[in-house]
Amino acid sequence: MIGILLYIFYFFVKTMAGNSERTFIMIKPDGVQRGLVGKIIKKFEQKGFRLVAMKFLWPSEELLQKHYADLSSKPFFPGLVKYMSSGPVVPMVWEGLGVVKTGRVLLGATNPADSAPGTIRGDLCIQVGRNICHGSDSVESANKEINLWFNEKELVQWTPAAKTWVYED
Ligand code: IDP
Ligand code: MG
Repeated sequence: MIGILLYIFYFFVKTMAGNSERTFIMIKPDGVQRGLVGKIIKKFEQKGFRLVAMKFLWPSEELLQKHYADLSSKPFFPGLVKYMSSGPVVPMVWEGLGVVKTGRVLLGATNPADSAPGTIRGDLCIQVGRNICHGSDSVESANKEINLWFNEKELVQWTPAAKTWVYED
């Protein structure tokens, strides 16, 4: 009996933990300027992922230096910070099973020249320094980025009506 209860508990926790993975996705200034905000959001929405938070802001160089701290030694870092702070962006948090990895699949390879057709970058941009969108590369960096761009109150708890039509349980 206890075994069955433990199994149910384990299954419940496993399922819940899986479905509540979160990633940080951001539409970069070129995505905003080129009028691609709706198109990019639609990809994540149609896939079945759940929007948890979103805002529209013109980010400071200081915020972007923190966001891209891991790349600070790269030769393209100053240009990257300048590009990313050149206009408003749309930072978002999306949630769902495997959303970090699948989110990056939806975005496509970093360099649009290598991004497969059908992906956001593969279909909508050409050069690595103008690749229109950002996506976290691990659950750990997703958590860091979410905390950098959003506070706890901005993360919305809700259950989409279609949940049972997207997930088996
Ligand atoms: P990612 O955005 O796919 O995670 P990262 O390697 O983390 O790729 O690089 C962050 C961002 O820096 C890229 O999305 C791109 O905008 C920019 N970037 C990366 N490599 C280059 C480069 O060689 N030249 C110019 N910009 C680059
Ligand atoms: Mg990255």
